[in-house]
Amino acid sequence: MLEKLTETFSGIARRMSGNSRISENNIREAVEEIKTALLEADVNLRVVRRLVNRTTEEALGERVLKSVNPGQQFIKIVHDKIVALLGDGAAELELKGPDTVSVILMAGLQGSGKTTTAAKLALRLKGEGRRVLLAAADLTRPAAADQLSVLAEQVGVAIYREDGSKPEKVAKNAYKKAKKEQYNVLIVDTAGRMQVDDELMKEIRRVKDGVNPDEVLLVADAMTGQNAVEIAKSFDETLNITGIVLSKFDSDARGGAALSFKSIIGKPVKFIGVGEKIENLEPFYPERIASRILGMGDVVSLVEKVQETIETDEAEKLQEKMAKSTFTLEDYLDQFARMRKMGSMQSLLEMIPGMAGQIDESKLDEKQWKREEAIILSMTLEERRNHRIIGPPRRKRIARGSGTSVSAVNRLLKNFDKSRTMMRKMAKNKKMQQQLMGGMADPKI
Ligand SMILES: Nc1nc2c(ncn2[C@@H]2O[C@H](COP(=O)(O)OP(=O)(O)O)[C@@H](O)[C@H]2O)c(=O)[nH]1
Ligand SMILES: [Mg+2]
Repeated sequence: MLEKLTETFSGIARRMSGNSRISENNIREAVEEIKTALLEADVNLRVVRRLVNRTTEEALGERVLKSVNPGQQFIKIVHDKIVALLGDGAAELELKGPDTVSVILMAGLQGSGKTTTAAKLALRLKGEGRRVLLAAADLTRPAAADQLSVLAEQVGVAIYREDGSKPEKVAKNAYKKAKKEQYNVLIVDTAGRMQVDDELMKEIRRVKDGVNPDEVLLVADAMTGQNAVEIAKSFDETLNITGIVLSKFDSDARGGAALSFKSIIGKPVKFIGVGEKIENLEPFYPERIASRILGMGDVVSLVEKVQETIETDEAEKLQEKMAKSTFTLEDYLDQFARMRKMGSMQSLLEMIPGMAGQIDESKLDEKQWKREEAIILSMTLEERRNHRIIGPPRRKRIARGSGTSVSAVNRLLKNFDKSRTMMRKMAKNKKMQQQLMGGMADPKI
């Protein structure tokens, strides 16, 4: 599921985030590719337009093009727009407290996965310590109640059935039983049709009115693509659904429906069915889906963190200085304040692929920063701007002034020289430059 979309998007993400400079054209091209991919994935046209327009607008803004890493910034925008499309945060089931009966009504077309999902939900809720009763209100064929019975036994929950009765009557009686016997949740399985029709809607409406459910879940088959959205819309008009379960998300369907529900009918996808087994139900996490589509891990949180702490223009200047080796002790001093603002360098650096485990925490400790800061502060401006003039007499003076030793001053100067060379090399290497993100001083000084 979503493989094709993921393939295209992560390709764009890789390409864009590898660019330390991107142009308006790069953005327009990428947006065009995104548009095609979304349409191919069967995402609703209106949704695609909205996503594309918002992304373009924001991405062409000055802040992106001039940011430390415009490529990653662009990806973050796409990511955020997808999350916004899918809804903010996982949408939980809204059930009552444990001392009363909450009701979940299952709705949907025939074969969409209502009965299976009813059992999956029962398993989930049972796992949360609730007593669940299943009601077999699909009376179109006797086998329907049998199917639910088998599943109920598998899950280990009770079932209420009344063969030859009416759906609304079964639901009402099940509710009575649930109340009397102190069940916490009643899940009502209903009949579907091949298509949305009046009779079906009337029937399920009667069931709904009989039990006044807390949740009306529309089970939609992911494989039906855009159709699933239309179906959900019809059901919503009659039943005012509270959420969607997208079943068969494990199939090789194109997945566009998942991205369309929220914007088209304003109702969240609450769960996805990911297989035929009763364990195969997962809450729907917009963040995860978006990250998965973009094929990225921590890129987003990395960009956010960096953004908070480094001013773009400053960072650019710094990058230039690093490349030309005009980075001075004065600049270095600036870095102390910035590093402190960033919090733990370790955690920041670990988010960068390939950097994890390479940094020795002891080299980053606050005491050492303080000592180095004191040494630099004891230098004259002239010395900070050109550390090469600091001969032995000056070193002695600086050591005294900073309350350190000559050897500490020597060490700092030696390390500073070494790091400058390293920075220059790194800055020349585009990729590393990016990983350094312009703002960070070498931690090994
Ligand atoms: N692969 C897969 N199959 C599913 C999923 N949910 C339901 N099914 C299958 O879809 C078919 C119809 O499901 P059922 O629950 O009987 O649909 P109902 O008519 O709406 O009650 C069954 O063969 C289920 O095993 C799912 O999430 N993944
Ligand atoms: Mg069924």
